[in-house]
Amino acid sequence: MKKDKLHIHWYPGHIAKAEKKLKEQLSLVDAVIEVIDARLPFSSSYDNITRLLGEKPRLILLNKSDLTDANELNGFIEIIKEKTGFPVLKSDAKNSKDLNIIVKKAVELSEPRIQAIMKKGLLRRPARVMVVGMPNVGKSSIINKLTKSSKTKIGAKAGVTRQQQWVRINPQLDLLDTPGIIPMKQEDQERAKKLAFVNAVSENAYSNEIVAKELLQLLDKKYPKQVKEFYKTENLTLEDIATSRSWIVSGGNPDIERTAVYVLRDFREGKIGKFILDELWTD
Ligand SMILES: Nc1nc2c(ncn2[C@@H]2O[C@H](COP(=O)(O)OP(=O)(O)O)[C@@H](O)[C@H]2O)c(=O)[nH]1
Ligand SMILES: [Mg+2]
Repeated sequence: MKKDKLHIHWYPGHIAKAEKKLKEQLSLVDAVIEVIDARLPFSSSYDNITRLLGEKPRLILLNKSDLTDANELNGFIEIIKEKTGFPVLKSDAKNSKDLNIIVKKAVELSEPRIQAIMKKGLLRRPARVMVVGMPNVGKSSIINKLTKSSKTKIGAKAGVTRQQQWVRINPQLDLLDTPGIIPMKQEDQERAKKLAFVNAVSENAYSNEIVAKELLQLLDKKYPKQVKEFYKTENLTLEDIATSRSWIVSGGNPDIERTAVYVLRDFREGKIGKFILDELWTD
């Protein structure tokens, strides 16, 4: 492993444990809401999600859509819809505009399971759904948004190895109040990098300087004009940005660490612009 290269590693032990927990949660629900970071419409979805979910119906939410350009995002939405056959909605966890449509779609997706239960002679019950997704994509924010309207904890249902807490969103929908997380099993370092840019990887796994440098390189390819205008520099290097901001350490050298932290923050908070880091034409 070269020191100047970003290399992100996932631990097999964590993955096995997390997958086991997720499978238990999945066995309790009729459908799942998969939360994706809209800035990474392809890279922040699990490759193996179909294997993990089996036949489970899925509502795909491109969350943090407020940090992307709506027109650019629409192209990705069409492709994901076509590829998965599932409904895809954009969402902004800080805004409750899309709340009703999310609830409606989750109920709709669960209906075949409810029908199957009723065919067996059981009474209709509310749909049971859960939220899954990578770290930091906004799972807890979505759960909060859904549960804000109704704070009715309907108590614990026993899972196989633990009690699970449910919230009744409305008479048609119960939501598991803990999200499902699968740490990435990731040999693809290009994707790992992108996940680090949006903070979906533990910050212990990399150095700010290396991630910020790689982020600037990617932005320089895709959105050079906007980013150069924001930083008021000719070149998108940490050195140039530090100098243009007069962030200098003793000895007169540019303060690279400070600049790296700021660049990552500017990007993650959407200050530089509305960006999507995946390419529409790759898959
Ligand atoms: N701009 C923006 N920020 C969001 C959105 N959803 C979540 N966040 C922020 O992203 C961070 C991670 O959200 P959280 O819900 O904790 O993600 P989780 O790890 O998937 O549960 C928090 O700082 C949230 O405030 C969104 O739709 N737009
Ligand atoms: Mg969370």
